[in-house]
Amino acid sequence: ILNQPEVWQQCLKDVKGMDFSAMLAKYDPRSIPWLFVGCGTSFYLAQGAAASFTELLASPAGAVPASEILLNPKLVFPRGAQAFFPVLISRSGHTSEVLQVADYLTAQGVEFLAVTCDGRELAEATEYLLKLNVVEESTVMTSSFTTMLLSLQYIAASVAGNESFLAALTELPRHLRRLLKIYADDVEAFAKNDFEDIAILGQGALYPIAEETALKVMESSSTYAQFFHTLEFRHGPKSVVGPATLVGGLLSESNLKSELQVLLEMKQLGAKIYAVVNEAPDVLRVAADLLIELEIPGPELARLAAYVVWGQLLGSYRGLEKGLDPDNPRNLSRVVTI
Ligand code: F1P
Repeated sequence: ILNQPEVWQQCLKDVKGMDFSAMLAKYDPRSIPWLFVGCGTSFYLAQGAAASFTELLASPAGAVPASEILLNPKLVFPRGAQAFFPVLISRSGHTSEVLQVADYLTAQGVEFLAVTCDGRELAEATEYLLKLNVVEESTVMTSSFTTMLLSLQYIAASVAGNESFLAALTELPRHLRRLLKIYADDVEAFAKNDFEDIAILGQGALYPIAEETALKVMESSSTYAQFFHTLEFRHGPKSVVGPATLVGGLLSESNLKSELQVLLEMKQLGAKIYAVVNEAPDVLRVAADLLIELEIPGPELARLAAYVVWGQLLGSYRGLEKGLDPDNPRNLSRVVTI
């Protein structure tokens, strides 16, 4: 987790040197919607990538878990799989559900892009490959999530010809290095708290980051955590909130006012709150029990990966605090094969 500034820097350099022109000429995301597919963390990454493509290219992109294609293909592909360019994401390249989707697509003559770190069978299954040189031994996905996300954002911004976005991505490792120096110890200290309920809130492109934050807490610390669209939290879930609840808010810049209100409301109900935000208003400085202020200039979407690191740290430190091995969660294996 703490090596991510270096890993991001190298990954962005590598992606810059890759040539996707043949694939993009055939499957331009502005003409054919890209459908991002994965399981677990890779599904959340798929959602983050879809939001990024949709916004950067002003064209719709989608995301589904691999299982949904296998179990409910008519829901995913009401007009046939040919209507999409699928992007299959898998750190291991070995997850059964993803490989079965690869077979399903190939049987229908549908080409796809594979995004992976290890490569394995997935890399062999297609002509179009984005393989990152990220070696991650932990069962839990951390830098593989952020680097695959950054790479896909890099591709979308390149297609869009969005130079300021590309520049902002290139600057991101430097910002993370700075932020880790400021906040890693704060997160470690905060992780000493024990909570009965944990809810992580985010909206828009930050919703997948809320999902991934909650999953990191669950995997690395064997603590149940939930995720919600921020404003949805008022519609029922807030009934569980009390002094033993942690509510984490991933606050956007564009909708800060509405999202902040929810977080402050939960504080009033007695919850402990933590917030990740680009620039904190004074009221949040006072209310937050843990505040991560990013202060990263440039387009909002380009700092998406920087929002997840704190959840990765929180899960790991909480796991260590509980005497667990955060790299090897109970009941979980590095690859789900069935
Ligand atoms: C996806 C995944 C991970 C999860 C666990 C099992 O793997 O579901 O998200 O944390 O490690 O595998 P992959 O298809 O990206 O290799």
